[in-house]
Amino acid sequence: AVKATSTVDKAQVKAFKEQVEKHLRTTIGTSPEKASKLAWWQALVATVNEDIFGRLTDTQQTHAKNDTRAVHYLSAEFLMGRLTINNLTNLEKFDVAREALKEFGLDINDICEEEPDMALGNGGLGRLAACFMDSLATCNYPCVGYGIHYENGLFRQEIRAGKQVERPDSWREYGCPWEVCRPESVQNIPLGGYVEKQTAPDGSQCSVWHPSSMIKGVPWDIPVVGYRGSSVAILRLWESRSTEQFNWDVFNAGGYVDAQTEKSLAETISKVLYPNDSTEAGKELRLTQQYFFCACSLRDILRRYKRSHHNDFSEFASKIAIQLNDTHPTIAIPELMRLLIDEEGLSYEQAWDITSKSFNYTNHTLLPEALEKWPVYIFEKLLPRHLELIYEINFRFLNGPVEAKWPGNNEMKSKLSIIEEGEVRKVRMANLCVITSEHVNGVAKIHSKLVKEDLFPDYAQLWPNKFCNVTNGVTPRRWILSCNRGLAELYNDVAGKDWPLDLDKCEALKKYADKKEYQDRFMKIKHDNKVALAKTIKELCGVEVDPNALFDVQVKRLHEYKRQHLNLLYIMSLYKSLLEDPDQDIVPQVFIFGAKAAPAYTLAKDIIFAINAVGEKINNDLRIKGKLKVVFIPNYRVSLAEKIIPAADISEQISTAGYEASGTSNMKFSMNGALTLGTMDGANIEIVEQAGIENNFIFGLSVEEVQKLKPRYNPWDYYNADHDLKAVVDWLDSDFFTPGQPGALSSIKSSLLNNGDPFLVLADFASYKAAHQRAQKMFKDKAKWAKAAMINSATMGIFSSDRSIKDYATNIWTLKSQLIKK
Ligand code: 26M
Repeated sequence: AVKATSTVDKAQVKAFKEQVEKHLRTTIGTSPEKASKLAWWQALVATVNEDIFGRLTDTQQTHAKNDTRAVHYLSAEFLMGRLTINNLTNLEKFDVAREALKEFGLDINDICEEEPDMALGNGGLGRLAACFMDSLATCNYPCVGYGIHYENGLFRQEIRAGKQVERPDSWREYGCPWEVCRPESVQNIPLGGYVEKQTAPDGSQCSVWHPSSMIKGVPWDIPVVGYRGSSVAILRLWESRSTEQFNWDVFNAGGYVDAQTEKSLAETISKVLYPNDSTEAGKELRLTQQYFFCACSLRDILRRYKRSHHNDFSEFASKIAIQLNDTHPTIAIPELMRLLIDEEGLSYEQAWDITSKSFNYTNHTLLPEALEKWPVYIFEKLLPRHLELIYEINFRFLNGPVEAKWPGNNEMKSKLSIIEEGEVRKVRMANLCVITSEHVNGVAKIHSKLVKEDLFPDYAQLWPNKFCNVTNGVTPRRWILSCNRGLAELYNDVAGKDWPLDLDKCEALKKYADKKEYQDRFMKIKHDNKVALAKTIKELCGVEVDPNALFDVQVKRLHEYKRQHLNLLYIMSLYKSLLEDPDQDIVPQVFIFGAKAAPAYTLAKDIIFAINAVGEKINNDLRIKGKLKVVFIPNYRVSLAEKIIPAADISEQISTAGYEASGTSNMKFSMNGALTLGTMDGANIEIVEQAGIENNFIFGLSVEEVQKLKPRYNPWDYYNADHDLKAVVDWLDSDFFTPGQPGALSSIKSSLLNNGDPFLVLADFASYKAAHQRAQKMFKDKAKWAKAAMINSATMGIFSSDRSIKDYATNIWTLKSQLIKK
């Protein structure tokens, strides 16, 4: 839904057109007459790449010459989505490309639909890493992103008979034209085996690791283009391959075919992204993935450092900052220690000094079941030398700082230890991160406070200054400029053209928020986006929705703490009241959901089924005269978010207070003029701080109230006291929504009543309903609504990921932005 803009330079269009045709013929091997859409897209990418590679070289030469500190962002996930429109936008070539393709009789949006999403992440954490790469490139910070080149990204979700079915995602089945393989930077990674203790002539002990196999790491580089000709950053993703050393014995014994089978084991490592986003699976392969990409990345970092500093490691920490995106890359800590001690010959003390000045750790969740703990026996099998180093780090920590602060206190030692004792001894990855890192940060103000005071209170006593906050952000290039061109033009008109680099400029719209003419223009943009989304909904769900209705949207991973079932209970109560009084004067509403459930998370899958079942019934009930529609859009992903978010009137951000670390879609929605209906949780708090509580619909228990209520909470009290709540909860037990299958939705009722309602859904129900009533009332007052929407959009400046990255650069990495020389 991109409309034509002002003037485009004719000569540029002509040149671009010729480039595309040249690539179509000489790179893709076809012609304009017979090219498929896929071929056109490939030719378009080849054209864009011509612009990218020159800038990449300039960037790398500038950084190499300046030799300043660089950040290395280690993340098991980068949820990049599609790159074509984003890269064109950042190169300021979108309009030229659109006109050029138009002359071939093609619609650029249509061609760009050919691009598969790069879904190498689960959700918030992975998408944050992608936004950060965009901002690092745009702000010209020396950086590399390191991750895993998964052959299959997050599963594709199909909905069959209302139920989620997972299908493999093969994003590069026909090759990905953005990535470049770099065979010159291949790494070999040892794994398994045993540690031999040797005694040196002076009597000192040392350890020699004899690994049982070697895995090859092949790097694939994805250039990340900064906005307006700034730098091009590199995202380096490692693919695992077998080496000849991989089970060499089998191979030598003449088992050629067996050796080929063994080969597939090495290649399994980067095969698939684990689809969990909150519960730790504890699988051996997952730890192998983490170790594999960290080991490859550190060797890459060391190789580059040694090239300019020979074997002098004294400047390592002043040149290298490493950011751990959650605990997933924690194994990089003992791996750097091992490389420095065992391979480079440094002393333990020297290695620790370097390591503890290089690493920083970002926490993204307080959920206890998400905190990574690996059984010691898995370490013994896969990484025996790393385990030894972890023991040594732990020993020195407990007998150093802990003993000094709490002498003789064994209880404190067992609480702070990296090792959890018990039937199965475990390595607590978060403890290793906190002990080693220079800084530990949370991702929104409230979350950082909880990280410091509730998750790591004892560590905070030891090192109060280690803990800090960096509130998340999102890139306005993708989340406004590329996905909402109507709004982008409005900002060009009222704030000048530099707002994508300084989102605070958008505040200029505030002074027009009372003006009818601007309200109309703002709401017309919203309406156009809703028309486009209605078309997509018709295609994907087969449901007709009215763009004049209120679009109420909840899109995010499915989890009990995010409370999609609270939303569903409200919809059922609305439906019930409409059945009781079909003529009541309510605002027509469309409830839009999108959510993937972790494949083993049964209750989450049941909630998806319930949404579809309730939707099916409501959408086909003629008695309510189309006043209510419920759609579940299958396979929610970045490219769908770009269509859904600009079309939302209400953004549902309804997690139990204290559980959503930050949220980032909440920011995207507000920027695009949706009003937040949400709890005082995560970044919602900071959003209403900016946009005003009167311009949003805040409800529910606060963090303090949740903490106070939780220990004595009884959901039955709420169930018995509220007739409407009781009626809808009981409705789940009937076969009203699932004819012939009574009990098909009972697990939800059961989790609320028999499992203690762990996320206080029933406690917040009445307050949630009241918030919806306030929203309905405001929606009827068009001018009031428009004004609130505009103020929300105009005041989101601090949620640009450029601000987040500058916070990291100044407070954590001590990085300086570099001017790129051409
Ligand atoms: C764990 C084990 C095995 C496989 C995968 C995982 C795993 C993967 C991703 C666990 C957690 C993962 O992500 C958590 C996440 O996305 N957290 C979200 O991070 C966002 C960015 O900071 C925040 O905005 C969200 O509030 C937070 O839920």
